[in-house]
Amino acid sequence: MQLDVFTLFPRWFEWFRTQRHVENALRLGHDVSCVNYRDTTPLSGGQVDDTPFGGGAGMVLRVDVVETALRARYDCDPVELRERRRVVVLTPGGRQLDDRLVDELAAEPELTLLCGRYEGFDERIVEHYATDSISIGRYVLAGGELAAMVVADAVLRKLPGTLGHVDSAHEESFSAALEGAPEYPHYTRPAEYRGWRVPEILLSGHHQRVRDWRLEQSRERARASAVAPPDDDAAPDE
Ligand code: 6GU
Repeated sequence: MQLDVFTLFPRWFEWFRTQRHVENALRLGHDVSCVNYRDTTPLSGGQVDDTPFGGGAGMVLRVDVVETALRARYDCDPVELRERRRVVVLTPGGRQLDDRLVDELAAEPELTLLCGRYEGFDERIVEHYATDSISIGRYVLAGGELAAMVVADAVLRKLPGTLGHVDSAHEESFSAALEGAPEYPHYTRPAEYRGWRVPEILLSGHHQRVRDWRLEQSRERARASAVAPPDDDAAPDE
């Protein structure tokens, strides 16, 4: 995968790139690059944002600044770019990220993430350059960078070979293998600690019974938690 992150804070991603699974992805030939809007801004003094028409607080990332950055990177009109590449804007009001969307993005050979700052994006960026608006939850962050890292983290760990064990990304929380439910509980040594015993079934060596127990635990957690089913995009009750 070729993953480009457009941001005003590329240094934030230096730490991100040192994570084990990200390093593994890079070693496997995947690419994670950062592009700074400020490097190509057509405005003087490194300006990238402006006050909103109609008034109001905060600053808005300018459409001409984003277009110039996209053109410099891809050497084409960004209106056409989105015909051949998924271009995601990170915005609190977007489609909420879940395991299904992560799988969808992980299947893309090329992916572009656009981070906004301050009050976000001029809407024409969303309308004409982006294929998707994605949010990581119903709260507001100061900028899209942390959200972009969340998306990149979740996507990169889905790529074959980036995690230690081949099955780690298969039977995990919210995966199809667990019917979209949270993962079952895990235990390791010691088998007893301060009188807290690991469930006997896990020590029994009955693989089928262990599988059944785990699936049941997973279903129980789905019932007990407030986790919405993966295809339920409805707003949570107030
Ligand atoms: Cl994608 N951006 C910002 N600024 N805040 C958010 C978000 C994104 N997702 C949830 N909150």
